[in-house]
Amino acid sequence: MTELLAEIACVGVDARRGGFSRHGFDHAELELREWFTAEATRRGLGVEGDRNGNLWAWWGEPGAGAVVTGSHLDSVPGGGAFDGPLGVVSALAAVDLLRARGFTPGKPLAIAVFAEEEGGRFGIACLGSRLLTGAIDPDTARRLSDSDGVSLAEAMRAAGLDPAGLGRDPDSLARIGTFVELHVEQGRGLVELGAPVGVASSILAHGRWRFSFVGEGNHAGATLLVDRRDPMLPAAQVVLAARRAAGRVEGARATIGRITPNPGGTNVIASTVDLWLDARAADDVRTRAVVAEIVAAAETAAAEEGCTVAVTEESYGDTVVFDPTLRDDLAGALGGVPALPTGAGHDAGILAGHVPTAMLFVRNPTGVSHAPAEFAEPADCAAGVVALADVLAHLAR
Ligand code: HGY
Ligand code: MN
Ligand code: MN
Repeated sequence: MTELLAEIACVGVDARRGGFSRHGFDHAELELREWFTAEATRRGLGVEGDRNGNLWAWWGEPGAGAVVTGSHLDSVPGGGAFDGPLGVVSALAAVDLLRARGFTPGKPLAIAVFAEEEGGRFGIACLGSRLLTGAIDPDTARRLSDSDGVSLAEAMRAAGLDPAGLGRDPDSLARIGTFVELHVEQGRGLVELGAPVGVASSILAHGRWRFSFVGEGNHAGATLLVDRRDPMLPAAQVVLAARRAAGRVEGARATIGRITPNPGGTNVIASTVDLWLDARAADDVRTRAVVAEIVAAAETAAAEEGCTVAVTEESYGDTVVFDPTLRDDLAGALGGVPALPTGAGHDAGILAGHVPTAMLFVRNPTGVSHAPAEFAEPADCAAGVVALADVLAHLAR
């Protein structure tokens, strides 16, 4: 487990931001895909890629009713070492443990690696699982582009993959009998419960909205304040409005972690500013209420500065409640581990609407995630591997 994580610890290190930057089909993520394929092949698993750039490593012949585990290998910009890779590495280690126990699956068993879960390059979270389930239009997906203007289609072709086949994949979906994703907890729930491992009960409703402000580019020194239409002002108002709006709704979160002035010169009044809102709450009504308040603040602030604003919903997922029967069955199989909610989205959250799905969480001592400080103790990671092996054996008995 620790050795496997150590093997990839040098891949996609981001010296500028700290942590790791590994994004859909970029050099670092492709290196991790190759590493995973080699590790799975070495274990006698048959590795295949599906039409959406997801990888599937099969123990036994691919077939219906499969027990599938896995997660993602991509990260947020400057992310931690565990978010995603812990689920993939734990799956490989769980196969080793099951083999050491002399276990032979009574059903097809697979490890899945989903593409671009963080949306760090093309902006849509869980892109691979959304494509698999038909939750995003393939033409829309093909046109998604990164900050250099490289489209998803071009990035896939550069990686030797064919984007023509993107789209809902009923055959791959139909093979999944149960999907269980192991993930480092992104919060302190297990710390407070004093447990190394837990099962997921729900995922917050959450979405991403792009705010595009248009003003008038001009000279920072030669332009009087009264003559300005500076889009950075309404953008600043929106950052503050997001915190205010979320603060008024119990348990809601609103974040603006990405803001891009154009052209971005120190002595230049921006002509346009784009920012992205990540908003989440317990249900659809509360999430959309928070967003509506922020949009209203953006429109007022833009008008006051003689600017315009356009708001685009880029992705959205309603609250996910994991199948309680499966959740409790797995918790029971593990001797009664706690069930806890999460504010973080996952591929399991996308699949939960299509196949029986569950998640296992591994304790994160600080709760910090999406940052280089993200961590899980080796003993807790080992407990996660044992729990995953027990769950896979239980489901594939
Ligand atoms: O944004 C999320 O919650 C997930 O980590 N993609
Ligand atoms: Mn994440
Ligand atoms: Mn993740």
